[in-house]
Amino acid sequence: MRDCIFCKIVEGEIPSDQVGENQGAIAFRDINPEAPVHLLVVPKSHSKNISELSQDAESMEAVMSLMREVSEKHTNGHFKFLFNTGEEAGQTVFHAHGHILSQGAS
Ligand code: DGP
Repeated sequence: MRDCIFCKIVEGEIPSDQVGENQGAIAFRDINPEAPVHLLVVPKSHSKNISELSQDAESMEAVMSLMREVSEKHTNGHFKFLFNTGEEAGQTVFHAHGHILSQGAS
């Protein structure tokens, strides 16, 4: 999608500190970390938020599978998986993404 920053990261047009990838999702470090480990899990296909993403079973499975993989690798197993949804809830990038927030690296 034009003018979507996460679509551009998925396409490699904007660099990111990538920590994982599968057929339908990528994971990279948040540019503005709010915890010692702060990763974003992003579907390759554009959905505007988790509600829209939940209607795309393939992307949803890819996101959950990559969440499991990167959280096992990069956290101590104690983490939050958070989707801000809508401006009033703090969403600033309108391409669905889950935040993995952990106080401890593996
Ligand atoms: P949210 O507020 O839930 O929409 O989260 C958006 C997050 O995306 C925020 O924590 C900062 C992060 N972010 C925004 N632009 C970039 C970028 O270009 N690269 C990376 N790695 N993270 C970004």
